[in-house]
Amino acid sequence: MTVAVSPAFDLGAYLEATRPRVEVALDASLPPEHPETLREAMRYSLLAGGKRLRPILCLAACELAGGDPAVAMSTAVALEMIHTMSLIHDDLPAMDNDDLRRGRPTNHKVYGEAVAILAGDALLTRAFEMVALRSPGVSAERLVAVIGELALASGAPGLVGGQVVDLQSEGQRVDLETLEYIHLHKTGALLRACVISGALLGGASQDLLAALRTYARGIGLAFQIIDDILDVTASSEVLGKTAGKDEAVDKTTYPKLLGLPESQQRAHQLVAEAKASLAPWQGQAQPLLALADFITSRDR
Ligand code: GRG
Repeated sequence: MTVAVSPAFDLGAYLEATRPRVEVALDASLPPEHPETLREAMRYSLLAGGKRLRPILCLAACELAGGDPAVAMSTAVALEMIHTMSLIHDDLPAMDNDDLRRGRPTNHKVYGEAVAILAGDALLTRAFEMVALRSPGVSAERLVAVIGELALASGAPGLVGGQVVDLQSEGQRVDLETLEYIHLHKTGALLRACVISGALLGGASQDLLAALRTYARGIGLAFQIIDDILDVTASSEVLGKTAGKDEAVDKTTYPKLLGLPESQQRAHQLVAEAKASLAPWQGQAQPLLALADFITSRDR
């Protein structure tokens, strides 16, 4: 089934209205009680821009489930904190060893490795604090469910597991199944946590939660396929991170396994499948449908 975004829905206007609210909440999320250098290092990466796709997915899923997106803002911030932590750690010399992120020198280039590791650790733990202690008006039952989703996405069943297999695969011939495992864990798990936690906070039905899991799987894989394609086709200037990195470290990617045109085609097919899962909610799901399209049309 083809599910399309209504011509009346304007994603640009939606993002313009939502991003500033996310930025304000992110800015307010790191109060001045930390040691100054740590606080600076956390703020340096958290407030460095970025598309803010993850918090926006969370807010949109909450609204789709019938909730007030304001209720999900602390969780939206928490998700961006976990994402930012993963970028800081991913850029470390022991991992991807990169100098450029979000158009600026990486965290460890500015603050040193020890502070960068600790800034990532502090963002990860602050994320759980945001949900557990800074989500007024949300029932304990919903908060525990959200904390569980965030934990699953961050740990061995998610980001960490995907990252380990990714590191072990460098310089190896990797098949499509392993590549899919890496991407579903390294990238897809957190995107799933975004929509599921937002939906839980909005009081979603089991049917909607199941549909959102399918949606997240599709956009998660498509997101990473496009990331692989952009690594080949875009410049470091536009990406705000080092382009051509996958080839330089001999990483297996979708373009390498399938070629560019087939990779594009696969990403579009996954996005179509993701959108189709939301067919019963088509009217209310316009932001999530348009965000799925944004994943394949993005240039950075
Ligand atoms: C220590 C719990 C713990 C986890 C860390 C380092 C690591 C484990 C995982 C790496 C995960 C990672 C960096 C995946 C790549 C995901 C990805 C494609 C990031 C780019 O996301 P964008 O394009 O970036 O949304 P912006 O800057 O726009 O937010």
